[in-house]
Amino acid sequence: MRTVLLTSVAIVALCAQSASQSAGSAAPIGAYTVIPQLPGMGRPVDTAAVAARRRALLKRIGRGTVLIPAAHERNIEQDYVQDNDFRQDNTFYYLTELETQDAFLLMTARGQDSLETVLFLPPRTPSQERWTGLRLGPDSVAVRLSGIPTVLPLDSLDTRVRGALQPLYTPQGRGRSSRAPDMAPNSLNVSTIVDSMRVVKDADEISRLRRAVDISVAGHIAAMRAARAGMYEYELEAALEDGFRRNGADRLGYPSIVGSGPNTTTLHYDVNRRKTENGDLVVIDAAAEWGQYTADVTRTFPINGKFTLRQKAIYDLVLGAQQAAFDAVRPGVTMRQLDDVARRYMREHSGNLCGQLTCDDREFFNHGLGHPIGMDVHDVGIGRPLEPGMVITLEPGIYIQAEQLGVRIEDDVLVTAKGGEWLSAGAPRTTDAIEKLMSGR
Ligand SMILES: [Mn+2]
Repeated sequence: MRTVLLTSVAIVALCAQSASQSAGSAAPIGAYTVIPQLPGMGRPVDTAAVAARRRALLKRIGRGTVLIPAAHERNIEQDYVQDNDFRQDNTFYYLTELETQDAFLLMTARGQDSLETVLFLPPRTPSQERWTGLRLGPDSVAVRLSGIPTVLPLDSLDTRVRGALQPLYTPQGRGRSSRAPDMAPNSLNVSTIVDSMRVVKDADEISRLRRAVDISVAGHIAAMRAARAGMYEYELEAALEDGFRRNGADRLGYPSIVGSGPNTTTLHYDVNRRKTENGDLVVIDAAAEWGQYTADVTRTFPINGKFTLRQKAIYDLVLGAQQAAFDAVRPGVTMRQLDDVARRYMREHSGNLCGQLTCDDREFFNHGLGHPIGMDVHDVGIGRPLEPGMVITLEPGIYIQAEQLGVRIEDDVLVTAKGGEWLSAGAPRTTDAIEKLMSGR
């Protein structure tokens, strides 16, 4: 990380410096003396990492221009009032690590290391900032924080796009901002290129994922500690998400799944309203997002702290399948091959645990073994053979509806040159470790 500490002292100093440098288009930053929050500026940017990503992208393109819009803030009066009103677009974040909205990134490659990067930002509006807090504007503070040497006001963007070196690339496809294609109707799609770059994580991304995983682990432990027979699922959810937030989660990676008893067999149950009963298992599939990256962790535990013999037998079979898949993780292997390894383990160790069938049957293990994680919980790169720097989940499960018995164990694994590294092993994973933690409640 570049050592730009976003303390109020540092920012006041930056702002004072900016005011004295006084770019023509700059808002009157010097007018601010106390700046407690920096919502538009977010965290320090790893300026070297994002610059390397931009260079790699432009190298792939060779010659042409790339236009990447930032996300737009949702209208909290009309859209989703119960949720955060802003999350940065992943492509824009990948190339800038800026959390500012309505910005554009324009990058031009003229071949042979001749690259130009320009960040366009809306002007700051002091009256608006009384409501929103400080925002990044087109001035020298943005240059310092972003590491992008040229920052221009947004109203100069149209002219620059019209005169851009062709071809022009913009993000296109599901969930993308529609503003860039409107401005550039005949542009090519840059999303497939950036998405392919996102598959192998760089050091900065791995450190973000590690932190998201650590926060998620803390939440799972908090939920296990809080568990008591007779609690409502939402009470467990509250303990879980309290653990996330207390440890600095930015938001949930996805809606928390807290299913007890019969709900353990519903893969994406997230209503979380049932009252637990003594003897229930609980499946919690939940994770935190930190710095735009999300973990994906599942734990299954007995609400009363003690597995029955039957629950333990099913649990240990799922655990063994997960371990077998982990042991097969290495560069070159595909998720499909790992899925086969996990199912073969289950098949060979099922005995009569699942009756006439073996437990790997689609009747019981009715989802895939795992997927890459990153800025999306189901991140890009699912079909790609593993490479060092990819981060995946391994999440086998067995769900027996007739018994209201579901077990899923999901961990996040970093692919290394030698194999895999457990990232989420801090959350108790064996029945012994879970019972030990829960006995100390
Ligand atoms: Mn998952």
